[in-house]
Amino acid sequence: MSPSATYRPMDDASLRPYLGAIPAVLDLLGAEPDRWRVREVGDGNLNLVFIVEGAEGAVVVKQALPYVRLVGESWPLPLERSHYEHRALCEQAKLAPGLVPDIYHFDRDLALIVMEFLSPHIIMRKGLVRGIEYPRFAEDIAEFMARTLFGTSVLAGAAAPYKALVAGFAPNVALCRITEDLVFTDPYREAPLNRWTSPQLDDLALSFRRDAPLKRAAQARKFQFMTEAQALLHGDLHTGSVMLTPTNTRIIDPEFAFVGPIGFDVGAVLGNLMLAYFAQSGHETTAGARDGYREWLLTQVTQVWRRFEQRFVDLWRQASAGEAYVAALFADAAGQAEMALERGRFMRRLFEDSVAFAGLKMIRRVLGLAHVEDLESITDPNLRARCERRALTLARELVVNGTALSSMAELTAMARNIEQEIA
Ligand code: SR1
Ligand code: MG
Repeated sequence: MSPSATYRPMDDASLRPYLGAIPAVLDLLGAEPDRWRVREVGDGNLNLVFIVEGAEGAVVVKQALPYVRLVGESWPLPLERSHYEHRALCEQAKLAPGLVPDIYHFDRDLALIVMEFLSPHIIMRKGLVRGIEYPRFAEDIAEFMARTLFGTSVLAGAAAPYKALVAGFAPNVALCRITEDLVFTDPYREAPLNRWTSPQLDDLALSFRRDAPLKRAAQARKFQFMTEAQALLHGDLHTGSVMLTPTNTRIIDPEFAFVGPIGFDVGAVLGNLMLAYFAQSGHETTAGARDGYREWLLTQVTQVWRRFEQRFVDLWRQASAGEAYVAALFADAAGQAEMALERGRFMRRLFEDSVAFAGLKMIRRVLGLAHVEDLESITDPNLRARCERRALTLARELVVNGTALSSMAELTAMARNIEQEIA
């Protein structure tokens, strides 16, 4: 889709009068737009992000560019992603209030969202690089996922709104296509934009491209990603999509939202925590200095899953209006017992999905186009490659053999072994 006639990328000069004409935003910032401070701070892969500060307060303005910022104008990308992001933020705000930023204004033609300036929040990934612990994170992200993923599924509600959600987000094709290529296919072929720490990881990159069981598993998960419409996903739920302080957590950036398999969001969180885990030896000043922090990260992996599972099942037990597993069919004691078993089977399958998607999300961040600051900020390439080799080793195991794992504790034990044994 070509940009609308009124679309133009905003800058300092155009933002001031534009925002000044929106009464709600003017109220927040304070009058005299000429005296506002406007900074473009976007360091993500896709968009412009401005912080605008006035005498009374501040707002964030996120605007889509008609191309992938990371690559340039040679890779066009629809501005409509901003519409899906706005729509997903509205759904999430209803289901998980307090866990997403407030929205003040949306302009579909300009592909622009004006939202809450979160302060003193920082991007979680940056906090993990610095070794900061976040006591609320596991509970908050688990609550966010349980509420949004359960709440948009037919376990919670009627067929009609669910199908409207499927249809409403189905056209977010270009963003899904990025994931389909970058997560599930490109790391396993010679894609022109792939990159990795070379020559240190050349052997692993080659062996992954020749690894038939791994490629089969990755493509089976791609099929699942493309066809299993379980719930409205955030779609890009990595630690760069979380802004937080030790006492407050907000989930941002759902422009990849679509109705897909629940384990994809859960796996994104778990995979990114494990990338942070394997990156720690690249950040510690002396060997072992981050041992405690490493353990904290593994604890988050188990707590996120445990809490998510608990909350998802709680919500399911309390739901009475779900179109699937109609509650009235299971009202008696035998029915309740049967449903308890069924929920257990459902959550077991979700565990296996999440583990496999976690592995795939780890691999793409080491061998594909878009990498992560956890690893990229390790300047010594030998040290970085050691961290990455460990991450890839665990990730392959999760993708190919993850269904054999009995618990998250077994997964974290495997991570610990790999950290100690792979030099
Ligand atoms: C070309 S976009 C690369 C990546 O940036 C986003 O954050 C998504 O993770 C996407 O895969
Ligand atoms: Mg993003």
